[in-house]
Amino acid sequence: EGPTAKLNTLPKPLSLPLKSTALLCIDFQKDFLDVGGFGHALGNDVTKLADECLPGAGKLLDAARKLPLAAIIHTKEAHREDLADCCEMKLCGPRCPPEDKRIGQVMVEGMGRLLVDGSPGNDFVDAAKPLDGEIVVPKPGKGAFFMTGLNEILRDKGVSHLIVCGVTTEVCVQTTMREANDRGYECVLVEDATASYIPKFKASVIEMVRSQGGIVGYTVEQAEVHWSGR
Ligand code: C5J
Repeated sequence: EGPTAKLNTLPKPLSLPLKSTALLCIDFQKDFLDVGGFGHALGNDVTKLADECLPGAGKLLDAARKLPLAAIIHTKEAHREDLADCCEMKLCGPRCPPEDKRIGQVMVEGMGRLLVDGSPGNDFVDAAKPLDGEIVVPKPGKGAFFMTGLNEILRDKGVSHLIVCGVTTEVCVQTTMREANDRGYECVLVEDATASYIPKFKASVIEMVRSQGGIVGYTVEQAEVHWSGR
């Protein structure tokens, strides 16, 4: 049993068992939030993302770090230097950006190689950097369960519930939530700690997740997470 938090989630309120809950932060990386990163290379306006989700994510992390949660986990979309873990479709398929803006290329000197592990641009933004003791899961795909040990990590720690935040809402966040839901994890998406380059897609994901009685999970606003209500 142990302490629980009361969340004013939709479609209905949720009582969260803290010791079997993990906070899952998806891809808060310069590659998605900063100019000269992979999101920018794909043609997106990346400038609004940080303001929309980092204040909420910061509050969520601050609160989570004071709680007896099972784990705080940060994913990062990252490829090996030799790109052996990047499939051809993602690297140079017909829908990829021009050659000089593809994964592994350098678009802006200070950011290093796009979406490559160890490049400055592949690192986390300061506002959502992992602390010592928090788990970092590099992933080559959109979903955090694909080609990673995330499921084993969660099982080992006895996790049943995931509080999910990160970028971008309809790509890596939504994919991960659907993967998690199929594996039996209850997911809560924190609305003001996630963002998309395309605002209507974020709104749609929020609606989709909690539709049909919460078919993919729950959603909540940061202010409605009452950690202290036991
Ligand atoms: C994308 C992600 N958008 N982290 N990755 O390619 O959402």
